[in-house]
Amino acid sequence: MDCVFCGIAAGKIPSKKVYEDETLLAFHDINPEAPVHVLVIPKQHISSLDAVTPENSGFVRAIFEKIPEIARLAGLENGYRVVSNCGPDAAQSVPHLHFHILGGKQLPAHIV
Ligand code: DGP
Repeated sequence: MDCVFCGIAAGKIPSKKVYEDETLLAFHDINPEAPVHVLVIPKQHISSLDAVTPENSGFVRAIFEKIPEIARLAGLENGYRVVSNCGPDAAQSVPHLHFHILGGKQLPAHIV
């Protein structure tokens, strides 16, 4: 499959890893939009939040259970923001479900 995040999950494309286990991977965004910008992905290919189902929602649960630890590992001691862009109107550019963890500075109060 020609998916950049599947390539990163498989170790075929290098990344700066923050955390990894059997189901998920967290790594630094190649184009950071905040002092700390980490992406968390399920290793299994899920194209976006629109493709979450009762069968695969365990991956989303696993990610959210791990986000506090990932944020700590990334040095985020004073809060952070989690964002998932879904589809064209949200400017999703990589069609593999991912959650942005953003922080390391005072973020604007409004996202849009
Ligand atoms: P989104 O626009 O929500 O689909 O965000 C995709 C993010 O993925 C974007 O912030 C840049 C990042 N990204 C794209 N390709 C790579 C890559 O090869 N490595 C890393 N580390 N990040 C990538």
